[in-house]
Amino acid sequence: MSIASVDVIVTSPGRNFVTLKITTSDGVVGWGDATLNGRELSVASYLSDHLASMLIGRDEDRIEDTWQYLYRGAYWRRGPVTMAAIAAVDMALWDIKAKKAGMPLYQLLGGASRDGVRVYAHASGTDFEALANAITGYRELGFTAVRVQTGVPGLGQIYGVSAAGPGVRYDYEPAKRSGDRPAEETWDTRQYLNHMPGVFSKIREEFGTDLRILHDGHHRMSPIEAARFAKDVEPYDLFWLEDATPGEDQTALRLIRQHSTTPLAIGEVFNTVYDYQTLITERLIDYVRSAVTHTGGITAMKKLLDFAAIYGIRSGIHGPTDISPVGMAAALHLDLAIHNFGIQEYMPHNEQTLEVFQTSFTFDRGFLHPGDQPGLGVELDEEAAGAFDYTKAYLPVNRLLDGTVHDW
Ligand code: GCO
Ligand code: MG
Repeated sequence: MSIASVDVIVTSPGRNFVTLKITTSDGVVGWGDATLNGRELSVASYLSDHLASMLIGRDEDRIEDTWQYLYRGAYWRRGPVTMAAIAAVDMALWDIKAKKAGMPLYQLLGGASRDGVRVYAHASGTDFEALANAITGYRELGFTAVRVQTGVPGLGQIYGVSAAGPGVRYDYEPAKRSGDRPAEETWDTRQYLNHMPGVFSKIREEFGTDLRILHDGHHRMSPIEAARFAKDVEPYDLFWLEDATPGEDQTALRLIRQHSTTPLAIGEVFNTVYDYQTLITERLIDYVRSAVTHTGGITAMKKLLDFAAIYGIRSGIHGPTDISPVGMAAALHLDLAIHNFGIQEYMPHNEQTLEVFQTSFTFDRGFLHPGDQPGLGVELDEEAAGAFDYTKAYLPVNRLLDGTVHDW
């Protein structure tokens, strides 16, 4: 038996997704997520122009060998485009293997280590009242953990903060369909550092100590600013502070660590285990934030998370809406199976997306389960997908008040 066809499906049910479909000579179909927000077509081309012909005729069961063939064989290793393409192939092959075994994927990864996967929701609001409404809304839905982002007085729309009022949806859409270039936002770290600790203090007063509170710094602070921030928010007992500093600089985390006990998470923009080498071996972080979709798939994520486990570091797999339901399913199977699970990000997809991707996840009082269908448990409806054409979209760009381009 072998791989008979490889197809790339680009669809845009409210936002863009790139999905790989691998079909075996026996007619078994596997799905992989290759979505790279704002740069989707590069991965689609990598898959259809470069990898598809290499895959035809290969034994679909040789997952590790195929991974190494694509990773080492390319010579040009790593990078988000390459690793998202490899991830899609890897997910599709695991989907096929688990379907052939007649088992949900988590069984092939060692079986369930827990009954369900604790998830966190995105609570945000332009001011405290809107934020508190969002937190209340998520608590009513059963969530036990929320990521908290809010507006900063004096700054306009900030990435990560929903402009929608209460009663609509509380989350935000990461990439704007805004024509030929990205939207631009304004940032000032000084105003942020002065404002945020008070917000956490009010949340603790209003919602008590049980709620798990997460916060995303979105790479905007310098190491010393992040150290001060992590220290200032210690009394509010954050579950984690994410992406405090730009991801390229692993040693920046040393400085934060030296000053504070606030748990640290990083890695959504990383794409291999090597991005974490210093962070893990020196225990500079508490949570690994990679997406299965951007880190070479299930094969690579399992190794990364096992490596982290040796150092007592846990998972916090990236799961915004730019990860498709296929990528989300891959995350949930890993979450259920590994021992060092921490928490899973969960930003529910919109209705149109869920018409295109039929999922079997279940949500119960703050916990997700990937379901027990053979494989990943997600099927793409190609007819439904065909109704949504690709629409160019960009993540925003950030500038300081004086116009300097800044990390966002
Ligand atoms: C998160 C994120 C995302 C990213 C987005 C970029 O923690 O979920 O920071 O919202 O910004 O995935 O495409
Ligand atoms: Mg983030």
